[in-house]
Amino acid sequence: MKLTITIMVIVVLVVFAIAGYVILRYRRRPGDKSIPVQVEGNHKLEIIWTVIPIVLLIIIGIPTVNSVFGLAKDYTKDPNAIQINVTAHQYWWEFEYPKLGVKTAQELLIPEGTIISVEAKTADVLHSFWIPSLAGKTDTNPGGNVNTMYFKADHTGVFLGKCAELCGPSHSLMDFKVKVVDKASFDRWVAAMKNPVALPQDQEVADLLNKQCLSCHAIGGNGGPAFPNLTGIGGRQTVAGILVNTDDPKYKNEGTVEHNLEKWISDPQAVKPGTLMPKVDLTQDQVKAIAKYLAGLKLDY
Ligand code: HEC
Ligand SMILES: [Cu+2]
Repeated sequence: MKLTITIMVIVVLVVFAIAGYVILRYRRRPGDKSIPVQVEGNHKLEIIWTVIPIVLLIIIGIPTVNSVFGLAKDYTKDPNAIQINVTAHQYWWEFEYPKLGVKTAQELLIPEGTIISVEAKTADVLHSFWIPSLAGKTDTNPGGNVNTMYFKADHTGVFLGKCAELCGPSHSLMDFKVKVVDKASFDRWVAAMKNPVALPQDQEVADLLNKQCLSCHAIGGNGGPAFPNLTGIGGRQTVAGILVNTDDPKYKNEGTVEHNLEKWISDPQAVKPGTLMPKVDLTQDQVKAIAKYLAGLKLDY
């Protein structure tokens, strides 16, 4: 981009300078009725203004074509890249780290300065995987098609991800986060994700969770493929990708992870119309107890 813009700016400056000079220097003066010297068919001039652009376009073209093909480089077999299988669902994102034996949802945790190699597919309709500040869009196409892409984050931080293809009523709520951490934290996270997680002390809550929730969700270990793995949910940036968790006292009890979990569990359809998580028949106290337990599921990393 820099090379292309530099060359084009130089061309513009030279052309406009010559044009300006010629317009001023050779303008028709009062009383001048003569015909200027005619230069059409001047071979020397025509060769000059054909060859110069050709040379400039070659200088721009070679690195451009190189970079464009470089963007599609395949890192899926690269042992130094981190492989991630991204599966889009209506309306959530599943992230599997096949080499590391870890699966998570809604929050993609990656180490800084490392190539992340993505194989993207969909479980249902057409979606598009997009992290605007890190990489271009990659569609996830129905019909078993897998699209590959890669990206790299140079700094730690949290980046917003979006679904960029209209996929149903909650398309605009199909957000996710990319959390970039240092390499040591990433390794600790991978280890923590595999630790077994204790069910709630309260037997009644444990039974509820087992019966009503763990038929779909997994907590601890490498959970089933079809639904979000809830390991570490209490420490994530969001609930369901869209309810942003915050401890900022400005939001009082409005945005804590516990509050967001209560809001989600008591009526998922109210948060994301059309979501495939059903409204489970629970009393307010049961919802509170489950939310409290899930909010406590934090990973040290
Ligand atoms: C029929 C399967 C099913 C059952 C049963 C179910 N869920 Fe879900 N759950 C889902 C799906 C699907 C999603 C993803 C929804 C979305 O974001 O569109 C989800 C999302 C969630 C999330 C947000 C996950 C994240 O990564 O942010 C939480 C928390 C959750 N469920 C808790 C529960 C609890 C607690 C129960 C039991 C009371 C429960 N679920 C029962 C299917 C289910
Ligand atoms: Cu989508």
